[in-house]
Amino acid sequence: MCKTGLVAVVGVPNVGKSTLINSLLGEKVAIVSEKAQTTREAQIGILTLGENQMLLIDTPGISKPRHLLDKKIMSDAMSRISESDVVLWIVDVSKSPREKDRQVIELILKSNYTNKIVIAMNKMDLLNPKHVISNTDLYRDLCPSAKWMLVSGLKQLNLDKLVEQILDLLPNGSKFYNDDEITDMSARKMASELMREASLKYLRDEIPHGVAVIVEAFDEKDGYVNIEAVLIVENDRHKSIVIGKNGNMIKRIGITSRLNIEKMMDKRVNLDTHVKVQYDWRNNPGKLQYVGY
Ligand SMILES: Nc1nc2c(ncn2[C@@H]2O[C@H](COP(=O)(O)OP(=O)(O)OP(=O)(O)O)[C@@H](O)[C@H]2O)c(=O)[nH]1
Ligand SMILES: [Mg+2]
Repeated sequence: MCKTGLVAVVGVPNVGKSTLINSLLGEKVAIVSEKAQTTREAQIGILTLGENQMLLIDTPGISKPRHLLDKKIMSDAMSRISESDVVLWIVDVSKSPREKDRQVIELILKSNYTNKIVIAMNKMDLLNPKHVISNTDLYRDLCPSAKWMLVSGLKQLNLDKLVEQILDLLPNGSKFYNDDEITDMSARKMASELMREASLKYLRDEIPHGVAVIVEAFDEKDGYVNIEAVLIVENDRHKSIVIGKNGNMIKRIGITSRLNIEKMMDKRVNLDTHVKVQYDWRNNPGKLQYVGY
């Protein structure tokens, strides 16, 4: 019997949701950073295993909304949870549960009618052996009916066992996507995400969270992918930080972005980047739409 279904990958920011999806797929489809609130939009990673297919929905980390953007992000994440066949709740098992984790499982139990939940107790590579029993018990107590597994997305530990547990819970059905597809995101959108990832990597404090990327042109010619992109920032001060002294920061972001886009597309890339200000874009409905949210 073939199994197919939607798996919402849910948890507080920074627990390793996107890393786990990339590891399960064996390819980078989602951007990752050491900063919280990296993922902004739900994205599907397609895991095909013979006749079975699991659609892993990478959701943004659930947290208290501070901007209109955060509110949109949260309502999108909640609708993904309610639509899914299985919820994969990711926690950082190297730490004991915090209030934020409790709020997430409450939301999951409220939003998802199927009640098919697997807890991926992630970052087991960081778990102190003394805390294995106490921490796993604390998370299991928060949702006693759920299946659970200690895993590490980064170190690729126990991922096959986790996949088995999820497959067990998926409904019968035939595949949605072709075997060679790994994400529903276009190459153009992935390129803009890789630029946002590079911004997260090099910029500090609040600044990277106020960056949006718009790809204005994207075409292939003579074996090259030509991309023109704009980094949108919230004010003039951020603009000068993103450009940097002698343009050094934007150059750095551009080089890393180009190398990662080349890796993703397996093609040579010409990347042209500019910086523009859209005042307070994260709080303005029209501007949010303009930058693609
Ligand atoms: N040691 C260790 N680090 C991990 C593991 N999984 C993820 N990380 C690290 O945790 C950080 C956050 O990873 P992400 O995959 O971006 O986390 P996320 O849950 O998608 O975060 P948001 O999109 O912000 O909600 C990165 O620095 C990862 O390298 C793991 O299994 N072990
Ligand atoms: Mg993420």
